[in-house]
Amino acid sequence: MKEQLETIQQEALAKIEDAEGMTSLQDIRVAYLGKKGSITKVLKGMGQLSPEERPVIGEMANKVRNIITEAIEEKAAKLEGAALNEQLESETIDVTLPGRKVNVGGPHLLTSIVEEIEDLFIGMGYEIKEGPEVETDYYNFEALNLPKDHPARDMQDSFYITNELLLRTHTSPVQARTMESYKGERPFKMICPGKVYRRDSDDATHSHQFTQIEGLLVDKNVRMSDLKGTLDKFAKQMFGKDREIRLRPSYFPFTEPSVEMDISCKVCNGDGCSVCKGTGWIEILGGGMVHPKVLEMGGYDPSVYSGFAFGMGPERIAMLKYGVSDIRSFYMNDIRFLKQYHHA
Ligand code: 2U9
Repeated sequence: MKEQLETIQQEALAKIEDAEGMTSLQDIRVAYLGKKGSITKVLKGMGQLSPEERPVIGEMANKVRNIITEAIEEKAAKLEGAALNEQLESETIDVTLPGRKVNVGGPHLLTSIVEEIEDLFIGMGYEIKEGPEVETDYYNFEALNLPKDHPARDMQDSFYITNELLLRTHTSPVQARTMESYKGERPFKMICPGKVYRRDSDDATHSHQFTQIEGLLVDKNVRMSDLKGTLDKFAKQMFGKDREIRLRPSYFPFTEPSVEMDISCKVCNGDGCSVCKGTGWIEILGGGMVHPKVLEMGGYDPSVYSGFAFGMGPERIAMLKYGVSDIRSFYMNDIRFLKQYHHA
């Protein structure tokens, strides 16, 4: 039985030495130390031994069991250590390697321009108002001094949904709704950005859907000079403090008098070039003093209150500011175009 135990010990230690992994090590543990293991079998054979031999074999069997147990623990620790190193190896990050490029998105150029203009007017104490894109004929036209048969309606070819409902052709109805909501009781100043729709065939400078930002200020003793001052501040903040503005007479049904505002051409600094078609000036927006009829329909007494209003197209401003030649590129969702302006 002694030899048997020595053989078992050598054999077990040899197998433990060659064990590749935890599972094979576990199999060895079971094979030698388990309930049906070799050591256990030897101990079960103790009965046939003489009383003198029993304690000797018993002690030896326990010594062999402990030697095999320790050898297994030692090997297990080695294997775990090796597995950990391997894992650490495989998981070591070469910090010198360049990081994986994460494609970050960015605001649409139009969104940047609209937010830039919003911040500008918020800085001047204006509220930002929004309104429905599906508008009634009353707020889109009548409240703005464009009665049913008014010829100027044709200037804004519309997408009618019913006789009384259409896709708004400008954001002016939002101003009309705001005036009504203040019931002619208090002064206010607001701008309203948003999408507008006109039944137009798309080309490089026209789109059936485009963006507008309109503004309205109503108070007592508001004069054209207030409008000019406001537009001059806007132009200098938007296009550079070295830019001059000029106002030219114009016509809008909802303002009287009406103007169009130009800024001095940055390319030729006013001397005339292809960008400004030789005029030295570039048209940016329209505006004027709110028509008394419009104030009245908004619930404001034109003998007490007056106001100015203006309207601009952010696409046009973006095209000028970033040299975009085709308005349709704003809506084509061509990533190659859009990502140029992520940091606009
Ligand atoms: C109310 C009173 C007055 C809004 C105005 C303009 C002039 C204007 C154009 C800008 C670019 C249209 O898209 S565009 O071509 N708009 O020039 N808009 S005055 O006047 C209002 C609006 C509402 C109650």
